[in-house]
Amino acid sequence: MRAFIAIELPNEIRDSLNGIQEKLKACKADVRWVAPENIHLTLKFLGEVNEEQLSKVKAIMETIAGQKKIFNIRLASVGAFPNMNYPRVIWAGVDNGGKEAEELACALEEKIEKIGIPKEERAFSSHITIGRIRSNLGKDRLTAGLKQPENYFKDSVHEFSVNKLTLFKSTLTPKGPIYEIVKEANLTTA
Ligand code: 2AM
Repeated sequence: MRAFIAIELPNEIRDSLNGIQEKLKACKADVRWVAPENIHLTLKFLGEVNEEQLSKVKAIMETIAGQKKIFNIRLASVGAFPNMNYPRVIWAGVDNGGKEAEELACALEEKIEKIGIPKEERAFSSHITIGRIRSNLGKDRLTAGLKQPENYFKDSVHEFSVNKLTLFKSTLTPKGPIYEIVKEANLTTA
């Protein structure tokens, strides 16, 4: 199965990210917006894994989660990869908690590489993808929209507690991916 490990987001955070998507939709750019219920923070994309790898991944998740304390993430920006002038991926950026997410991602990656799943070529960068650009149509309007602070998090705190790692199964369909939870591993309270 195709799978990935992520930080699940509370409904209210997904709702506010959906609010940002709605504002950016006014730019009428050619973007495939991530379905609000699918928005998450990817820690490790696994790709196709077999049953044996899957059970090892589950054990690794337990080990790593058991070594990490619950922490808070605060979202404070919206941006784009590779940059706002040439957006390919639109994301919400992690302000507080980025370092902890990166530590989790690196710890997972290190152990998961040992079971034959390749490391990412790029360094991990904490982000939450909310849209992927399909074509250059409306690109300049989108760039302008991304640079407007009123499209961002204003006046309210977007902070949530990360208390578990989640393994998702991803089924690709013509209507978009369907994500199902396969396993959760709790971070520690101590
Ligand atoms: P992204 O949020 O950084 O785009 C589930 O598909 C998640 O895994 C996506 O949200 C995406 O992370 C990541 N992903 C999908 N395909 C990938 C690939 N080929 N390589 C790395 N990460 C991928």
